[in-house]
Parts: sequence; structure tokens; C-alpha cells
Amino acid sequence: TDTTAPLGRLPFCELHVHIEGTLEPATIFELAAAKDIRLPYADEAELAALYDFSDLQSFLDLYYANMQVLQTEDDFEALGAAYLRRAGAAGVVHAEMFVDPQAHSVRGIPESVVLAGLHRAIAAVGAETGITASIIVCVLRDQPVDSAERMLDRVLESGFAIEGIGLDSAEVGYPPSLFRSVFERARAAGLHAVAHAGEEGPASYVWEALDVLGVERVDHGNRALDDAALVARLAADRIPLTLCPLSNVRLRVIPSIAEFPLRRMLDTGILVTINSDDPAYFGGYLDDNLRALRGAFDLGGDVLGLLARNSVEASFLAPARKHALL
Ligand code: ES4
Ligand code: ZN
Repeated sequence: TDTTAPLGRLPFCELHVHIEGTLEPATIFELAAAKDIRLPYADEAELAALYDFSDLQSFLDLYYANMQVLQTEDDFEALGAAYLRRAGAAGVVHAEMFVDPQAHSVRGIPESVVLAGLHRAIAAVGAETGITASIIVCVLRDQPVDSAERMLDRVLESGFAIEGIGLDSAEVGYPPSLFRSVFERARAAGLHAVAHAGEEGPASYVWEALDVLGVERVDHGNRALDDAALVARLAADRIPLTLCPLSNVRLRVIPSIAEFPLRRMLDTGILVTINSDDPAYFGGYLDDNLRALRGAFDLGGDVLGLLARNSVEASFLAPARKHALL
């Protein structure tokens, strides 16, 4: 199979990308040099050797450590702009970008600085290329509920436009139901709700995300396939799963791309989308994920077209823009 041919002009929405997970090794060294930050690695090669992850936590440790180079509004603007330009080149016409405000406020960087930088990136690259983007603030589920409540307070007080609230970080041991009050308040404020569930955690966490947090999409959701009643619920209610193939391989959720359950997922009738998760860490952007699938599977019957349409339908875009893209 040719894994390098272009993907054509199919318009995709990217619905599962952590903006801090687009921080490339070269950028880490550039920012560290500019700010006189001493990194615990001598060069890019030494850093690259650490990208051999054994599970979600082994990735998260490096992901949070590398964020120390992100400090100013300009840093967040540059990060967002580089991602949006790269995503546009991959065929992305709209991105709903996750950000982890608690990972920055703990280092003394206010929510308003992070959001101001990302909004400047969205405006600048939007004017340049026509790509659109919005922001989903994620709750770090391995931090106390009170920290999440205060993050939400400050995000709402900041006045910056926010599309939704999400839930991420270390999953097992931190069930969605812990954050019922935070999600209730976010939804009452008009935010959309999504949550990571069923990546390393059990199908019961997916049920909780739906029934306790009231989420409209589930991020990953791989383990939903273990529970036939849950599969039926997701399909019947058209709850999308935002799947991330290269992430699943690199975090050892699946042994290889050949085991990615694309066919099983599509056969259930669940609305599934393909996404890049943390592209600087997992081997690539949306186009790289799609090419990996095309290299592993016979994507006949216009599966790529279906995945593009699913990504539009699963987005939080207004109906008129969805219609224009479908
Ligand atoms: C994440 Cl792959 C993944 N899972 C959970 N939380 C995350 N934060 C950034 N990437
Ligand atoms: Zn994720």
C-alpha cells in the first residue's frame, strides 16, 4: 500500500488534539535557549530517546515536564499557530483544541494568559488560511476537584470564548463521577462537555461520562467495545468516539496499528472520528494517522470520506457550517 500519496481535498475536523501535545522537540530547545531554561537533556537526540512510552503515565510525565518552556502569551500563540498551520496542511478545516489550564496555573501562569495566546493564534492563522478553531478546557482528573472548580471559575471570569469542558490526564483510579459538580456548572454556563474515558480505564468510566457528566462526545472510548449495552447506547444516541490510532500504539493501548479496531468500530454503527491526540509525541498529525490506517487496512468503500463526514458531524460547528462542509 502506498502510504505517502496525498489524502485529497477531504475536509476534516480535528476534535481530539491537546495543544501542549503539539510542542515539538525542536521548539522545546528553541524556547529553552531563548529563556535560559536548563533542560534535563543535552540535545534533541537525548530527548527523542525518552519518547518510547510504556503506558499513559510514562507519556504524561514527559508531557508535563516539557511544558515548563511554555510561559508567555507569545509562547502559547506560537504553539497554537504552528499547530493550526500544520493541521491545515493535513486537510483540517476546523479544530477543537484541548488545553490543560491547571498544568500552567500550577506554574504561576494564569488561565487568561494561556487563553489570550491561543485566541491570538486562532485569529492570525484563521485570517491567513481560513482554518477555524475553538478551545476546550480540560480538567486534570488526577488533581483535586477543588483545583478544577477554581480553574473553571477563572476561565469563565476571563471572558474568553470557550467551546467546552473536557476531562484528561491519568485515567485509572480517577472516575468521571468525581467531577460531577464541575461539569454541571460548566454545562449550565453553556459549555459543551466531553471526556476522555475508556482509554486505559474500564467501560464503566464511559457510562459515568455519559450519565454523570452528560458528555456529548467520548475521547478514545476504546474499552466501550467490551460492553455490548454501552455500544448500543453510543450508537443509538449518536455519541461520537474520537479515536487516536497512533496514540493507541505508542501508549500500548493496542499492540500495533494492525490491531486498531477501525472495522469493529465502524461495524457497530458508532460515529467514530480519527484524531492525532498529542502529535508531537506519538508520531504524527491527522494526515499521518490517516496514512497509517491506510497502510494497515484496505480502506475501500470510501472509508476516508466517511471518516471526514463523521468528523464534521461530530464537531460543535453550527449547522450551517456543517452543511457547507458535508
Ligand atoms: C492525553 Cl493521550 C492522553 N490521555 C489522557 N490525557 C492526556 N493529556 C494529554 N494527552
Ligand atoms: Zn487525549
